Amino acid sequence: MENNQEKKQTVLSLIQPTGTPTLGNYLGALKNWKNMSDSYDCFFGVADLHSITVRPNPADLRRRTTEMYALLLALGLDPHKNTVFVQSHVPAHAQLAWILDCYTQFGEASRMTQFKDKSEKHPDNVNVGLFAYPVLMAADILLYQTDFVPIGIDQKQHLEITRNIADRFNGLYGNTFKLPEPFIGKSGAKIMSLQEPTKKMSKSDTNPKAFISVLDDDNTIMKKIKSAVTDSEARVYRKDGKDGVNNLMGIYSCCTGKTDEEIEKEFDGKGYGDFKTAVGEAVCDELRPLREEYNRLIDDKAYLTECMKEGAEKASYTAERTLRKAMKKVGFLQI
Ligand code: ATP
Ligand code: LTN
Repeated sequence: MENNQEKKQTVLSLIQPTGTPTLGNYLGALKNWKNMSDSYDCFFGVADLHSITVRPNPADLRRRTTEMYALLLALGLDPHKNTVFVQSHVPAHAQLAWILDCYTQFGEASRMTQFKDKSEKHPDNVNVGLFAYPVLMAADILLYQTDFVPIGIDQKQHLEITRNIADRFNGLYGNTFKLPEPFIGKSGAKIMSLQEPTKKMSKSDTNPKAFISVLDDDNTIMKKIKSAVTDSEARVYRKDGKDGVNNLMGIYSCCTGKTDEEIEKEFDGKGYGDFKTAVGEAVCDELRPLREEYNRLIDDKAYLTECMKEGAEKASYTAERTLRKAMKKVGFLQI
């Protein structure tokens, strides 16, 4: 019976405190975090170090970090069973990132599409932090000897560079870091904008009708789904080019667990009005418990601070073990 104590595999993921998460963040990443939280040894965090690449106002950064942390707890993650932490509370992240910077080639970092996209979006602030962003992400992951990283598909390239950096370091110094695997959910991997369904749903979209925030109330959700762009065919089925309908079917499927065939049957002979009402209601049912729990938690700052302290302590314990190991291998003098 002692074997019941068998060590669980490790899962880690972080999210930046750059605004209220969208339905895309939720279905693509956060919902999987919750689903994995019982079966794995989980580390989930708020990537506040990453978020300063866009130079947020300090008061906004503090508020958003607290809000994002409360939202993680509102998902139902247990801060005592799992480790829920704020990245800047664990100095090992920045320390390992510097070491890994020296084992990352300029050329490979230049190929990251997120760097190219973000530098085009903010040409006035293409800072070195933005360039080194994936190396900090590699440090986040490698510090915990992570097996799986639940992310949306847009982050897959960053997982590949993480594996390359780890493999290079291990090749030079012997086994130091575990090579992580991405975990990308089947249906929620990429939720598209409700207004331009060929573009991904993004919390930084300037048109609020394009995304659903996880804290939107039922009324707002229904309105946004009703005004989602579809097509003139008025038939619910999946086909290349029916981007708006494909996206709504994906959202409906993620919220209800129904397959495409079941959805097509359910709306056979019905128009987009009925379909959108059903999608809207499913999204409301999915997000309502999260919103209610969030509203309760955000007023309890003392509890949030207590959980952050516990998270920082637990995360530091694991992270520092790997950091020390890597520092020793590189040749830093131990005292
Ligand atoms: P921004 O709009 O500020 O660039 P974002 O909405 O892309 O941010 P991130 O904080 O970069 O969000 O991502 C958090 C997590 O959500 C990541 O794992 C990412 O892959 C996932 N994600 C983001 N957008 C979507 C989407 N539209 N569909 C599915 N997953 C997504
Ligand atoms: N880069 C990710 C956020 C992030 C992350 C991580 C995700 C920072 N560190 C470690 C997984 C693992 C993003 O932009 N969504």
